[in-house]
Amino acid sequence: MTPKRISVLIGTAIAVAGLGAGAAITACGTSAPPASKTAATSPGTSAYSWYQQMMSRHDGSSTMMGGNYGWMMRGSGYQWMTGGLTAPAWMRGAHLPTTMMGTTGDMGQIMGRLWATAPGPRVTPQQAARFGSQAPVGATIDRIANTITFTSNTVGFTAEASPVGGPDETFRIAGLVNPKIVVHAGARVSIRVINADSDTAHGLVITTNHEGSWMPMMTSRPAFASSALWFLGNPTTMGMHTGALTFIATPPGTYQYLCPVPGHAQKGMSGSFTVIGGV
Ligand SMILES: [Cu+2]
Repeated sequence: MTPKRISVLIGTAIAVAGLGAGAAITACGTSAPPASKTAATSPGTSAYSWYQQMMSRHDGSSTMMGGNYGWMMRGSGYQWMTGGLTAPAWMRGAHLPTTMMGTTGDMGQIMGRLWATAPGPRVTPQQAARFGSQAPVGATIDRIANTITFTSNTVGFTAEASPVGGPDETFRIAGLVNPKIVVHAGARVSIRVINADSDTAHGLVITTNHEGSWMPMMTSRPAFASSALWFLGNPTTMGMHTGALTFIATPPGTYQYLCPVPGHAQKGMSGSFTVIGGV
C-alpha cells in the first residue's frame, strides 16, 4: 500500500470516527437517547474544542494527517466529519468510497486510541457489567433460543461491546451473547451501547445485511434513520464510553446489528434484529 493510500485510508478512518464521536457526544446521561446533533456538530462546543486539540496532535504527521487534511481542522471539516448536513452521502447511509478498502493496520485500535479522550458520557466498569446483564423492561427472554422479544411500542436495552470476562468481540445483551432481537414494527427502539474493550473502538449499527464483509458499511447501510452509533473510544480513568441510538423500527424485515469497525462483524460482533408485524 502506498503512503498516499495509507494516508487516505487513515484520514478516512478518522473521518468515520468523527461521526462516532458526534453520535456519542450527543447522548445525554447513560440512558437517554441522543439529543440534537446540532450541538455536537457546531464549532464553539466543548466537543469541537476537544476535536481541534486531538487533531492538532496529528496535523503534519506524514502517516496520519499529512497531505491535504489541514481543512479537517476547521469548523467546516469538523461538521463534515461529525455528520452534519454537509456530510457526504456515505456518512448518512449511502455506500462508502472505495478508498476505505484495505486491511493494513488495525483501525479499531487506531480509532480507539484517538477517541479515548472524546467528551461524552461514561459509565463505570461496574455499571457496564450491570447494564450488560440487565433484563430489559417488558422483554421476554428465551435463553435457550438466545432470543429477546419485545411486544411493546417502546423498546430499550443495553449492548455491551467486548464485555469484561468475554467472549471478546461480541455484544452482551441481557447477559446473552449476540442474542436475536425481535421487535414489532413501529416500535421506538433505544439502544445504549457501551465500549468495555480496553484497547479497541466499537460501535453498533443496525444494517440490512453485512454479508460477512470485512467492512460491512461498504456493502450495506444503516437500516433505519439514526440506527447507527459508529464508534466509541477506549475506556480511560474517566470510565467507559457510552452512547445511545434511537430509531423507529419499520418496515418489518430481517436485519442485523453489528459493530462497524472493520473486521469486527466478521469476528463475531453481529446478531439478528427482526422486525415483525405491527405494534
Ligand atoms: Cu467492534
